[in-house]
Amino acid sequence: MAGRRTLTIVKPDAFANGKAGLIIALLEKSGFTIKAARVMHLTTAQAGEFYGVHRERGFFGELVEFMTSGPCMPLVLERDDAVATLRTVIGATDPAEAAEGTVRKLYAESKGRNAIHASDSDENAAIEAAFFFAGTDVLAS
Ligand code: DGI
Repeated sequence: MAGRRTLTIVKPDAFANGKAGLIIALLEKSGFTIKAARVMHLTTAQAGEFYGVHRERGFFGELVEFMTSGPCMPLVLERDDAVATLRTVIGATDPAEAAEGTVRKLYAESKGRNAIHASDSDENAAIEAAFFFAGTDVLAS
């Protein structure tokens, strides 16, 4: 059975554009319950580690610069079939290709500044939740 939790990040462009609250409201409207959240400003080392899988890609420097450009908000979310459902709710990586009503269609600026991250597997959801919430009660519950 698919896991009930996933990890999302409301990205710096959403905060800069005053859309963070609207995005969180849409997540709740989509049936997710917020289990943990924090607002933080990532360091270059943190952003590089989090997106380490993309280290060799041409956009890596731009991605790290963007993710460290202002506050972001990691959240642990819960509902049935959490990972797959959240991927549908956020839409395609490039907002120009995202379906109507998705977070990225509604609130993203571009493929790079695309408003939200969502884990792509149950395994990565657990790794990413630990990245931001290790040592907190959410991982014990
Ligand atoms: O899982 P996703 O976030 O939908 O997409 P991904 O895992 O392929 O890429 C991770 C992030 O890297 C994505 O949300 C934004 C950034 N990215 C991907 N492709 C490009 C990019 N950033 C820029 N500037 N240009 C790209 O082509």
